[in-house]
Amino acid sequence: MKKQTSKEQKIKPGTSAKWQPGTVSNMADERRYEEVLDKRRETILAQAQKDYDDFLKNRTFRFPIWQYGQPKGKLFRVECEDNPNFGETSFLEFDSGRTAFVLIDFQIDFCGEKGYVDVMKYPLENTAVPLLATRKVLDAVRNTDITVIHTREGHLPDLSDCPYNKLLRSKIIGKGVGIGEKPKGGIGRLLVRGSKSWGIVKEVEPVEGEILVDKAGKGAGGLSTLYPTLRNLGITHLVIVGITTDVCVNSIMTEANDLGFWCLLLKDCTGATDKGNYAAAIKSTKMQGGVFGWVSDSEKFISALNDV
Ligand code: C5J
Repeated sequence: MKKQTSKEQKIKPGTSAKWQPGTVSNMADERRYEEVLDKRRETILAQAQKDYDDFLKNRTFRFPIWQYGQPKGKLFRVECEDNPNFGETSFLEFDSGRTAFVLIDFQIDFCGEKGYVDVMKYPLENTAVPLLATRKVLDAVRNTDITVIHTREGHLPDLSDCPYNKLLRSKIIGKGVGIGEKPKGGIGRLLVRGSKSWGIVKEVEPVEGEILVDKAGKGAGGLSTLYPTLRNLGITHLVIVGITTDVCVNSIMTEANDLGFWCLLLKDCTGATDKGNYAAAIKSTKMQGGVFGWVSDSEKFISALNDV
C-alpha cells in the first residue's frame, strides 16, 4: 500500500498560523479510502484461515493470543457439546486471568419463596434447580484467579427507572401484586433495590473481593455497569450461569456475544420458569455453530479447572 505523503496533509513546522482551512484530500473521491482501508480484511481472513486449519486438527477454539496478547493467567480448555454441529464436540480455550464467572440474578425474586417468580405462580423448582451445581462451580472457581461477578435485576426504590409497561404487566400477572409491592406474607417489595426479596440467595451469595453489578433491566447494556466493568478488568471470556435461561441469561449472553466476548453457558447452572423455554434457549444457543457462544456443564467445567 502506498503511504500518504501528500503536501496537503502536512502542517509546516514553525508556522505562525493559528489555523488553516481544511484541504481537499485525493483519497476522498471514488471510494479510495475504502479501497485502502479494506486491506485489513485480508489480514483478518488470513488469521481466520489459520485458526480454521488448526481447528480441523485440534477441534479447539484457542485463546487468541494474536488478538489479546500473552495469557495473564493459565490457559485451560473446556469440552463443549453439540458444537459446531449437534452431536459433535469441540473445546473452548480460556486464559484464567481474562475470564469472568458471571452469575446472573440468583435472587429470592427469581428462585425463592414470596419473590417475583413465586408471586407469578411459576414452579420454583424450575428456577432453583441450578443452585446446587452452581455452588459447586463457584467453590471451584474461588480457588482460581478467575474473576467472579454477580448481577441483580432491580429498580430504584422510587421506581423511576422501571418502565411503566413492565410495572403494569407485573401487577396483572401477579393478580394485583406487582413490581414495587410487597406480597401478603412476603419479605419485601418485588424487584426493588434494597428489598429482602431482591437480595441474592445465601447458596451463592457474593464474598469479599467479588463484583456486584446492579441492572435495571433484563439485559445489562445501557442499564448497568457490566460491560465497562468487564472491559476495565481486561476480561475477554465469560462463563455464564444464572436465571432465567430464556430471559436475563439469554439477553446478557446475546449482548456480550455481540460485543465480542467469548461466552460459555453451563447448562445445569441455569434454569427458566418454564421447562420448554429452558430447552429451547439451550438449543437456540447451540444453533449456527454456536450463535451466542458455547454450551457445557458444571462437571466438564470443574474438571477443566484442574489445569488452573
Ligand atoms: C426475568 C430474569 N425473568 N432475571 N428476569 O424477569 O431472567
